[in-house]
Amino acid sequence: MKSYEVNFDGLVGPTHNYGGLSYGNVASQSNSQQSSNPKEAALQGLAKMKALMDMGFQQGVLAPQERPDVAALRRLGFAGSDAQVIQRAAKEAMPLLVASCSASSMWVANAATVSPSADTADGRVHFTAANLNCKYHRSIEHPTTSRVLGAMFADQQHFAHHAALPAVAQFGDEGAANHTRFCRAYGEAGVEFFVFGRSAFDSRYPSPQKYPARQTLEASRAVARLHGLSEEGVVYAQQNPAVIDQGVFHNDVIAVGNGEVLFYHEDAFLDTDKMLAELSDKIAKVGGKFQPVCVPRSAVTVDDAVRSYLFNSQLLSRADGSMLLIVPEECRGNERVWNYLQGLTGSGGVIREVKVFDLKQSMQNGGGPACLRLRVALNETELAAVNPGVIMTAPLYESLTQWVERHYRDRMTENDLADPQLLLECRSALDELTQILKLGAVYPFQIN
Ligand code: SUG
Repeated sequence: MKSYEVNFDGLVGPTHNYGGLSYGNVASQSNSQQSSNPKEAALQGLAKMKALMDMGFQQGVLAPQERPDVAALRRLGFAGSDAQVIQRAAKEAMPLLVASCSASSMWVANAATVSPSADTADGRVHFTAANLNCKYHRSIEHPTTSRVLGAMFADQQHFAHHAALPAVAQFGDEGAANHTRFCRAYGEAGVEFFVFGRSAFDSRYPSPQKYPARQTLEASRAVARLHGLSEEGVVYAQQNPAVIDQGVFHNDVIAVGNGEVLFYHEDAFLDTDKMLAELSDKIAKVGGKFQPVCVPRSAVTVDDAVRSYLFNSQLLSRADGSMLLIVPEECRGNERVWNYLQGLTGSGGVIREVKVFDLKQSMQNGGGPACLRLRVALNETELAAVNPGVIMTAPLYESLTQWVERHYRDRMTENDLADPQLLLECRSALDELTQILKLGAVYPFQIN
């Protein structure tokens, strides 16, 4: 049976703004309080989805969340009508209003961890929504994420959904941003690679000194258990704490894998040789030949990687077995990175082509091409069981583009978030979106 990797991209929500909310994420911190352009952000994302679809890749779309999150503000003690809740929060606790307005759900690599049916004990595709509990503005995403994923992958014969892990730092889970899967073909058993930043219960693992390590070993192990993965089909590795302290807040800022290839920076991991040997052994046992591609620090520094998002690229398999790398425009702007990429594609190795996309609106909050997509490997039968409303087509692209043009503002600052009219605009936009994507009622304002 045929099988595919389907990329579901997060549609940027209408409140996209630069809130400076993510300590440890250099771009989020340095662009704090700049004015943003939600319309441009959404159109940049849609252009990438359309381009990948046009190149023949399977492409889907994942809906944004209801923001401002009035219910979250009510839980923090702001009362009255919806407009009063927003006005009170703006007056008394602006950072909380900003957090409740973040469009951070666009970075759907953090929505969930996904294990394909070929790897799981019960032969279903498993999803665990990420609790994202390192940052308040992201910790409020998972209930809606679960409802949206449930509406996209509803068929219980093929899809199994797990609630987010307990919402404490010891089980900090950031989803697929710290998870990669290696395989010979998408429909065959693979090796799932979980990368953690620290251990919550075992002090033998070092921790970063400056910035938080968001993913714990205990969270990764819990996800593997929930998904019914076998010991032989899993490898755990620790991120180098020194790179977290340089702004590598997720592993997908310093490594990306696909098929039999791991494209990574020399400084990305601890105990790299041991990890490579384990990956190579386990991938061989499922019939594959592991191909690590290491980028040396002499060619590209960790700082270059953090600024250019070289590794936050999408590594895509083409029909002829070669691979294509989708990188953000910032890679072309960095001479060392761009030179490295020219050499890489010209070397006769597996990565043959680089395509560049302008995702500046998302990049300025630390979200590149890989952050914006959730990968789901599906066989033909499973793909046919996905809600067809969320699979990208030329007409859907047209409808979504027009929907953005009709509903989105082209400028957003902190003051705009305090405008109660914004809440009404967002709700009417999202109500229409659920009809376009045939999701049913998934937002709090639609179900309460
Ligand atoms: O969690 N930025 C996101 C970026 C997530 C990137 N995802 C991956 N690497 N997979 C984060 O730090 C910034 C929001 C703000 O500051 O307004 C933010 O949430």
